[in-house]
Amino acid sequence: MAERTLVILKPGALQRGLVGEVISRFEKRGLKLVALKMVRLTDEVLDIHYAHLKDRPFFPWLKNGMKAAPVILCCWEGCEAVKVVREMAGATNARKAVPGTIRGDYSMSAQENIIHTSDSPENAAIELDRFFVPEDYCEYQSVLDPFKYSPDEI
Ligand code: IDP
Ligand code: MG
Repeated sequence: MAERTLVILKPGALQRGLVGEVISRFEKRGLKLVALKMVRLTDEVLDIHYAHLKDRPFFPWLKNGMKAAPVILCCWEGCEAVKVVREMAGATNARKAVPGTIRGDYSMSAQENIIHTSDSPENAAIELDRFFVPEDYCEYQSVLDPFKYSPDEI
């Protein structure tokens, strides 16, 4: 069954000119892009989005990093998209991320690690509602689905 997941291309991806590279990886994997926008994040939304880290010493640095430039918000859809995208991102600490993953190929930091990806279908739904309204999603037929999936996977 198709799932949707949130990817945030962090300010470092934008400043380093990696937006195209990262989006291209998800496209080439076969994921379907259903929503995309560029925004500047605020303290209000970051306090909610990273609430699980609010007591960590690096929290102010993390928030500053996420506000340092605009971010690109994307919603990707596909069979088991949450897990597939998370595995493509690699480990949180980019120095431990395996080469071939996005973090493992493009970053060196536990904080400045290029992308955010949702960690479960439940959190993906919450995070997508945090950043997108229903009108942000573009409905269209993914005409190559029969070449990407078997009938029971679509
Ligand atoms: P995730 O992004 O892989 O889901 P989380 O634990 O949810 O990892 O952390 C959210 C973000 O907070 C990370 O992507 C990273 O930018 C930052 N972060 C997490 N752990 C550390 C740390 O130990 N040092 C610095 N930044 C961290
Ligand atoms: Mg996380």
